Amino acid sequence: MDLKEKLADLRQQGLEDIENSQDLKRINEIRVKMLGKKGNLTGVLRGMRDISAEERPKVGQFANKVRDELTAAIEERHAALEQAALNEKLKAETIDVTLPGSPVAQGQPHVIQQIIDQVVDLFVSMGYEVAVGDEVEQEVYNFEKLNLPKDHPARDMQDTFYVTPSVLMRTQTSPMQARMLEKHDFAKGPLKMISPGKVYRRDTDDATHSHQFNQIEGMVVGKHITMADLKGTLKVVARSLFGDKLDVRLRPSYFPFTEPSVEADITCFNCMGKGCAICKHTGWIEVLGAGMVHPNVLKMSGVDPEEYGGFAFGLGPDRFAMLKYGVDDIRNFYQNDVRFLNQFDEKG
Ligand code: FA5
Repeated sequence: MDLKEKLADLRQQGLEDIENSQDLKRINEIRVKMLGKKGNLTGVLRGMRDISAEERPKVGQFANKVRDELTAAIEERHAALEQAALNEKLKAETIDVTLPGSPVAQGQPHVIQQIIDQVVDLFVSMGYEVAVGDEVEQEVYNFEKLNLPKDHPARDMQDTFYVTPSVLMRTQTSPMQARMLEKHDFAKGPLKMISPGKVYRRDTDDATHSHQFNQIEGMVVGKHITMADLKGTLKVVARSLFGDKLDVRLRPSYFPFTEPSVEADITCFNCMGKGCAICKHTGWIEVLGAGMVHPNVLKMSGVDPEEYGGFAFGLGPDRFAMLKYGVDDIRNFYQNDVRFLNQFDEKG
């Protein structure tokens, strides 16, 4: 076989090998085997010494052509394999957005917040404005302007956390009565407000008491507002929260800022008034304090008690939640145990 034939063979074999190579490693091996210093082509070209001077340029030319052809074929195959490897890598790294994601547990408002929302929504539907006050309050608003002067014995029941001698963590949402009375323009009509929020007392925590709890204050002041309006309003609240067959009973009580003052009871929703453990066999459950706004409170806030009057009430949503769901220890609400809280699914 002469040199030219050997070169043709080499070319043929090389092109086949290149074509059949399946990965970058293989094509690199072929490059070294064909074109490297100790490679096949160099080996064949060593035979150039033995051919005639006349033949040499022709064979040399052919050899260059074979080398160029093989080089080009290797480069082309190398590029193709490189691209294929890249495509493969990209495919493996692709995020399949059509796969369902891992579910994220959905939260919900705390059960006490659910009660607050229900009460507030109800009053908003009756045209009340929502007024949210500050938890840090001036003593004047928390006590004095509510007809609780210094040294009034009723202050004892609401001992609290003082920030300075005249600033405290509010003990009730009632300061919003004074604040709203001062702000309201009675020329525009009656004041109807609802004020939810947190309050603080130096109460010892037990099954029905917490040192921090919630209250919802309600107040209507205008012309010709009577106690019948108070009773009717409380009935709407009780029925919307606990069931539409319930009745409301008012019992005389005492609050310095209302006169007369009452405690409101609702028919026990558990036994419907027959008597059971929940209502301590009375058929009634105490749910809130209320009364007709005291003339002194109106006067101190610049409202003429001869012309205007109205009612106010304050309820504890934490206790409402206990009643509604039969929870016998208020502390369960504050421990943030999701196994407990998840039982009060807003969606039912
Ligand atoms: C008051 O705080 C009056 N401001 C309510 C009021 C407003 C009366 C307007 C008249 C007019 P009392 O201290 O009773 O009242 O508290 C009201 C409600 O808060 C109670 O019925 C109870 O549901 C809740 N409550 C009182 N103390 C605690 C406590 N330590 N833990 C949880 N709830 C409490």
